[in-house]
Amino acid sequence: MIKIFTVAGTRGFRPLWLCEELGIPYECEIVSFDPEYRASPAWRQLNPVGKVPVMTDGHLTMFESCAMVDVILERYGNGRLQPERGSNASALMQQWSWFAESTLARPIGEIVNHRREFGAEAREEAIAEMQRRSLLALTAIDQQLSDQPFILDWGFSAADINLGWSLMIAKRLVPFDHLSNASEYYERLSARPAFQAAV
Ligand SMILES: N[C@@H](CCC(=O)N[C@@H](CS)C(=O)NCC(=O)O)C(=O)O
Repeated sequence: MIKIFTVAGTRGFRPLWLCEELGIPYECEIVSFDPEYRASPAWRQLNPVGKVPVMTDGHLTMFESCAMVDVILERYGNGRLQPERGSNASALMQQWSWFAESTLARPIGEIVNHRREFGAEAREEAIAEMQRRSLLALTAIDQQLSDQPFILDWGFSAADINLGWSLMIAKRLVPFDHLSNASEYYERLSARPAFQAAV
């Protein structure tokens, strides 16, 4: 059975939400977010850079939340929540999933890191730049949603799950209420029963 080791509010939300959408059984273990625990040899063996989440499934142990989403789909999706592999729609699902983590969540994460790690002067400039980058990514999502309810015109897919967590964290750090399509999209995603069950 799938087991997800995570901390509330972190990227472990993505695989949890997907399991809820698919209605498959899983276990969830809440671990400590304490830096000392995450630097411990036991945790580093599961995640070599000391981050969360981690997922296990039988003998498989893996890190990277969007990869977990892909593996869950491949193993347990039975074709649900993803366009046919090899199709253009599937390629775009991969595009938006990678975008969710590497283009949107990255600058948002840097806002968190700079607030935590650096002195005021370095911080303000870097945070302003990361907010600018995050807003650029949020605007791209807003434009994509101008005439469709989900990020793919194919329908609700795992790309929406990957983006959904990034928008959840953006809500706290880079308000985007002025981007009405993106804002309504987040409302739509967060109203889903599976989203709420995962929370
Ligand atoms: N790309 C990784 C990022 C993992 C990540 O940055 N996790 C955050 C929590 S959401 C974390 O552990 N941060 C602690 C740190 O970076 O020190 C993934 O998607 O799993």
